[in-house]
Amino acid sequence: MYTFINTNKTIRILFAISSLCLSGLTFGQAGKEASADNTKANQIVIKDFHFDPQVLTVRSGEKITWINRDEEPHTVVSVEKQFEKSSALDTDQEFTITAGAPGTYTYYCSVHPKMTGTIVVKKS
Ligand SMILES: [Cu+2]
Repeated sequence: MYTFINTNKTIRILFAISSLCLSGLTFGQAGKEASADNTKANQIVIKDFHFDPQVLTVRSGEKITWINRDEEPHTVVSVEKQFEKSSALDTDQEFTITAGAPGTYTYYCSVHPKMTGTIVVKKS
C-alpha cells in the first residue's frame, strides 16, 4: 500500500514537472514569434555610425526602411547600384526601398564610407 501511494506521488510530481516544461516551451515559442514579427518590419536602425542589423535577410518584394537615430546625417548607397541611393538622412528621417531581385545587396554611407551593411534578398 505504501509503495502504491509513493508511486502515485512520483507520477504526480513528474506530471507537474512536464506541465512546467510544456508551459516553458509555449512561452519560448511566443517569444520567437514576437521577434519574427520584428524582422518582418525590415527596419535598419542607423545608430553610432553603424547599421543595425548589419545583415538583414528579406524576401523579394518586401520593403526595407532605414531610420537615422544619429545626430549626424547619413546616406544609404548600394555598392552595385541595386537600388536608388537615399538623400542625406537627418536625425529620425527614414528611407524606404522595395527589395528587388534575389541576391546580396551591399550598401554604405557615402558620408562615412566605412559604414557598410548587407541585405540578403531571397525569392518571395
Ligand atoms: Cu554616415
